[in-house]
Amino acid sequence: MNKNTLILVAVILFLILGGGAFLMSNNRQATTTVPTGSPAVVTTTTVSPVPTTAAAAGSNVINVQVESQGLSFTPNTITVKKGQTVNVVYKNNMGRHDWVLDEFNAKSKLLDAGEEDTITFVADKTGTFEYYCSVPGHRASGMKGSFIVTE
Ligand SMILES: [Cu+2]
Repeated sequence: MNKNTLILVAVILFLILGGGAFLMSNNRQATTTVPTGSPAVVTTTTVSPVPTTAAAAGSNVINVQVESQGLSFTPNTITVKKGQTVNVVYKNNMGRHDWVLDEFNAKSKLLDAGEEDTITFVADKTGTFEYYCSVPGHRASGMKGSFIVTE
C-alpha cells in the first residue's frame, strides 16, 4: 500500500515535471516560431498598406476655394478623402467673417471685405463636420457648411 502510494506520487511528480518540461519546450517553440512567422506577417502587412499609401500619395493635397458673400459660404459642402492635407483658401467678399472647423482645429483669421486667408490641416478622421463663421450670430443665420471626410 505504502509502496504503491510512493509509486503513485512518483508517477504524478514525473507527469507534473514532464508536463512542465513539455510546456516549457512548447513555449520555447512558440517563441522560436514567432520570429519565423513574424517577418511573413510583417511582409503581408507591409504589402497591403503600400498600394493604399501610393494611391493616397497621388492626391494627398487638396486645395479648396471658399468664398463668402453676406451670411453664407460658397460652396456650402466640401468633400475630401481621409488622410488628405487640405488647403482651404478662404476669401471674404463682404463684411467681417472667418472660417472655422473645430474638429480639425482649423480657423482662419477674422477677415475684412476683400481679404483672404489660407487654412491648412490634415483630414485625419472620417465623418461629416460643420464649418462656420464664428462672428456672433452668423452661424445661426446660416453662415455654415458641411465638411465631409470619406474613407
Ligand atoms: Cu460671418
